[in-house]
Amino acid sequence: MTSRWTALAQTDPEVAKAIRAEASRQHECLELIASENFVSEAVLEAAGSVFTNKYAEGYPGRRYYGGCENCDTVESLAIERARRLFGADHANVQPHSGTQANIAVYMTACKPGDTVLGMRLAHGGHLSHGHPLNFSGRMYRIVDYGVRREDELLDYEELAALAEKEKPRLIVCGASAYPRKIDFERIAGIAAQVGALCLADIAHIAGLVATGLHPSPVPHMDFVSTTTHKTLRGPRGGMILCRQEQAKELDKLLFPGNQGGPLVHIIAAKAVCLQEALQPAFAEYQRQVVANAAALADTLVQEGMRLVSGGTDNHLMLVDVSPLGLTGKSAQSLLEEAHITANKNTIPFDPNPPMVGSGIRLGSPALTTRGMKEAEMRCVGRLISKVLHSAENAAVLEEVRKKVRELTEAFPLYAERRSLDLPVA
Ligand code: DSN
Repeated sequence: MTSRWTALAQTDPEVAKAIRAEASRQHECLELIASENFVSEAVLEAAGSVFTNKYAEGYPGRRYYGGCENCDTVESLAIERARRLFGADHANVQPHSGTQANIAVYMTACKPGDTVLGMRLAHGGHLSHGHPLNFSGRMYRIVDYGVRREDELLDYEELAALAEKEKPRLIVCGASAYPRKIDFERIAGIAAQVGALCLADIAHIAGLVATGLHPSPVPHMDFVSTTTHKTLRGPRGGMILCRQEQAKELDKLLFPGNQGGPLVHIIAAKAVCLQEALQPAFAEYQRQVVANAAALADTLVQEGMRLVSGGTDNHLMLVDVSPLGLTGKSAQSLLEEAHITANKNTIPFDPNPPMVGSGIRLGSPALTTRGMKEAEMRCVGRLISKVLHSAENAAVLEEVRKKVRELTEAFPLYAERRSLDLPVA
């Protein structure tokens, strides 16, 4: 139908077929992975643009190669929109990913071997916050903090005591599996007490922060990193915000410090997503994301499930599936059989290793993008409960798949892309 799709199908039918199959999979399944979302056609168009051809090492107005005037336009737009959206002094939109954003911040704030406080992965943190197998755990002396056993809420007192004892150079906060609000102001206060710098990684909650649904770390933290593809609903990539006094060093340590040429097509797509995020409709979307997560959590609790910390304040929740006689791994694969996509996750104090886990993590951003509201989320919650109580009963799985089909047909995704009549079988 379009030259882009015809060219791909003719040049590489196998890849064209896989892309079309992926568009169908995304449409046909209920996507509950909390870190995933569906970008707009405008973001997809920018990400697939001719900027993929261009080298643009450096920053707007200070490039190493010629012909960068259009790169300067899109990067300057992205920077200006990011600063406006988050109220930040400075933005760097070049990180290829959230982890590369964090590498630049660590390199700006610390020397190798310095002490860093980070939230334990098993309690909801992130690999790049100090896991021993990650660059962060290999390059720095990590001291980790976590949640309290009794209520599974962040233990700010432990964090303050560790900061006092260890005198870290940097305190990292933010999470990839924590369903509650994070008190960034309090953590920044702890950092100030001990003379540490602080980084908030808001990869998961960036959309909520941008629209005032989660308190912003920007006024309190030295650095704020994020990805652009989760609640922010942009292309896969990273971004850093910081105070003016850190800007020059941070930019240097992102490029040439740890990256080469930026992905200008992705920066163009980031500019588009940030423009979308500045519109009133985006605030309404985020409000619905939070309302939908609350409705799903409430339904799961009514169905007798145990949620880590008892519920959610944001876009995600962690379900402890061990009382059902399941592991996270077995729950994930049961749900997948029913065309419900989620990920296994460890829960705090989990006896199972990460590849098994005792929980599943569920998030509302992707289904909310499809237009689903509280009523559909309650229905999804009942379907999840049915599957997890089904003990692989084939009839139950078939019944749930049928209901999933009805829901996904009622809220279609990328209809045009799926209907393209490609010359591949
Ligand atoms: N893998 C991401 C997530 O799912 O939260 C974090 O990088």
